[in-house]
Amino acid sequence: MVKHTATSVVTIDRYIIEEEKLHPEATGELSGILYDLALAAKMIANKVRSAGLADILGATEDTNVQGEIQQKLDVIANEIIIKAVDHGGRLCAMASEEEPDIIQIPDNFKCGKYCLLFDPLDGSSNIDVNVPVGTIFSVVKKITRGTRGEMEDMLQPGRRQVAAGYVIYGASTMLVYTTGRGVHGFTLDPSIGEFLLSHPHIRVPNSGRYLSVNDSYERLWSDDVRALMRRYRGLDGQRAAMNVRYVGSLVADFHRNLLGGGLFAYPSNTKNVKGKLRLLYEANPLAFIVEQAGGAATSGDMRILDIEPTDLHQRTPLYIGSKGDVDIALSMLGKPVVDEIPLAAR
Ligand code: AHM
Ligand code: MG
Repeated sequence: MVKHTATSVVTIDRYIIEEEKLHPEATGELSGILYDLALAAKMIANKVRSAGLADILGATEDTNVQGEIQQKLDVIANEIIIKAVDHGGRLCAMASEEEPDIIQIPDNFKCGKYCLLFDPLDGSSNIDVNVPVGTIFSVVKKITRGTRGEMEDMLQPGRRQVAAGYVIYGASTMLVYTTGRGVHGFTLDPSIGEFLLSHPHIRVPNSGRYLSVNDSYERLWSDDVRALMRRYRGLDGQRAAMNVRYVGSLVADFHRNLLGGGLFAYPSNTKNVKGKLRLLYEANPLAFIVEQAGGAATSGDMRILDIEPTDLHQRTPLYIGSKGDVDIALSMLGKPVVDEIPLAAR
C-alpha cells in the first residue's frame, strides 16, 4: 500500500508511479491510461469552467444513442477523451455513452491490451444551470485474441475492471480512482495545473446521512420500492430519517455520499423497468469504487459487479453507497445480502 497522508504534497502522476511499483509485473500501460485520463480531465475542466463565457452552452441538434439531447459540452468532452487516449498504444478499443458502437483505435496507432469505457460528461442536462457534472471511466483487460477490441471485450462483468474512476467538475475539480487497492481522491490545483492527493484511502461510513433519489417517480415505483424509501425517510418508525439530497447529477450525488455516507438509488419504475443509469459507463465503475471504499452496490436483484452485460448501452436499477444502507435495500426488496467477492487482481 502506498502510504501518504493528505498533508504530503503528492501529484497524481507520482501516486500512479508508486502504485505501479507495487506490481513488479506491470508494464506501465495502465498507468499510461490513467495519466492520459488525468490530462483529459484537466482539459474538460477548463471547458466546463469557461463554458458560459465561450457561449457554447445549450443543446446541439443531434440526439445521442440513448435518444437524449446531446449538449455541446458532451460532444467536446467525448472528443477530448478520445484524442487523449487513442494514440498511446495501450488501448485496443473504447466505448462511450455518447457513441452507438465500439470506438476503434485509428489504423495508424498501435493497439494495446486494455479497453476504456466512459461517460464523458454525466449529468450534462445540468450544465446550463451551473450544477456540477462529471466524467466516469472504467478500464478492463482485453480477453479476445485479435489485435483490435471486440464486443466481447467490452461486455465483461464489472468485477473484471482493473481500474475505474470519476472526475467531478464542482467548486473544485476532483479525480477519484481505484485500481483495486483502495480509493484515492486528487484535487486539481488550478494555479499549477496539477491534481494533488487530497483524499487518500477514502472509506464510506457503514450507514449514512444522505438519501439521494428522485421522488417524483414515486407513483411509478413498485410497492416494495415505495416501502423501502419510506424506511430510509424514517416514516415507518424503523430507523432514523436520512436527509434527502438529490442533485440529479450522479457524480455529485455519489461523491457526497461516498464521503459522508448514505445511499443513491435509481430504482426501476413502470416507465423504465431497468431504471435510467447505464451499467457499463455509470453503475460498474462507481460500484467498483464504492466496494473498494467499503460500501456496496446492487441492482436490487444482484451485485452490480456480477451482472453479465449483454448490450453496450444497457441500463440497470441502482442502489449504491454505504453497505448498511444497501443491505436494507436488499432485505426489503426480498433479496439475500451478498458478501463482497474479491475483485480480479490488476
Ligand atoms: P446522463 O448520462 O444523460 O447525463 O443522465 C444521467 C443522469 C445522472 O447524472 C443522474 O443521476 C440522473 O440522470 C438523473 O435522472 P432524473 O432526472 O431522472 O432523476
Ligand atoms: Mg451519464
